[in-house]
Amino acid sequence: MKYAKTLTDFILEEERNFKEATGSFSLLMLYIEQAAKVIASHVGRSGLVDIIGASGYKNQSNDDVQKLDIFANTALTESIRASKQAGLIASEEMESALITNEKNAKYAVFFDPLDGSSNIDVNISIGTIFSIYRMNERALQKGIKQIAAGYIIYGPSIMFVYTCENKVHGFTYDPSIGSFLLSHENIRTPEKGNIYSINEAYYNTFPQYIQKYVQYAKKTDMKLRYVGSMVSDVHRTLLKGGVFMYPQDTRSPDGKLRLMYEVNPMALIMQNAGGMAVCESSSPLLIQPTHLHERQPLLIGSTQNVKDILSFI
Ligand code: P6P
Repeated sequence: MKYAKTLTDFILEEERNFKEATGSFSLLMLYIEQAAKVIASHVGRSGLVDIIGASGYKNQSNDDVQKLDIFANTALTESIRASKQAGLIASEEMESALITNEKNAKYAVFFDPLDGSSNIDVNISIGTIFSIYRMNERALQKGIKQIAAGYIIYGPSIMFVYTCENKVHGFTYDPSIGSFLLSHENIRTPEKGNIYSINEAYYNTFPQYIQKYVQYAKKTDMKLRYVGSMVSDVHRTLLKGGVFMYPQDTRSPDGKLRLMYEVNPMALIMQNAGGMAVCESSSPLLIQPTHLHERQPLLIGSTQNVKDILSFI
């Protein structure tokens, strides 16, 4: 039997490739991995324990907060705090960033603890998205400054996908041993795919170039797939190619997705896998954020598919 490399092995091996590494980044990643296992365990049992269903709270984006959101936020916040490697911790579920006052902490972590949580009660895949920066006197940095980004998708299988140093790797969870095993080394997204992903219910409110693209797609052999859970839609796009779109529209002029902990981490992952991400017509990674929970429109996926959309502008 071939030795299956665990995420922990991989992170520690990567650290050995950087002579100046102090182990701080590896430690942070291992604590994020641990939180992912805890969240995965609860998501898998969400129908069985009394943490299902809306909590009655609203988050900063005025979304109904499901109890599992709160659990996931606590699990990630406390695990990252316990790592002692983060000076700043920010979450979709927290109005403002947490300053840990951890002396010499080198990293700032932004995350959406449980994205797509409206799908929990109907057993549709959901996910955690995270983004890591070096601490800087400016709390909100451009996405191009991310040193790592990743997501965990809680689906038929649980996967941990992350990018660091321009490569994207995927690890699949083996619950029998409690480890994420390397299953998708150096993920490259196809140059072009035949799946487009968008909530067509809002068609009448889309910008004209998006409407033109949707009409064009319907005349080709393209398929429409839309889960309504960003991590699921982006993960499928990453592996199979095509394009996921959450554009601005007349109802939400900035779109719905949040720049710091949804758009930018996914944009870095897709770009490092050879794909492309744009907010209207330029990279989200170049936007100087002005607010922790700011939203940005997003087109993300295979380079050729994104370029096809931009050709309609
Ligand atoms: P709509 C989930 O609530 C989420 O934030 C993303 O995961 C998902 O892509 C999007 O909203 C779905 O939004 O308007 O299509 O229901």
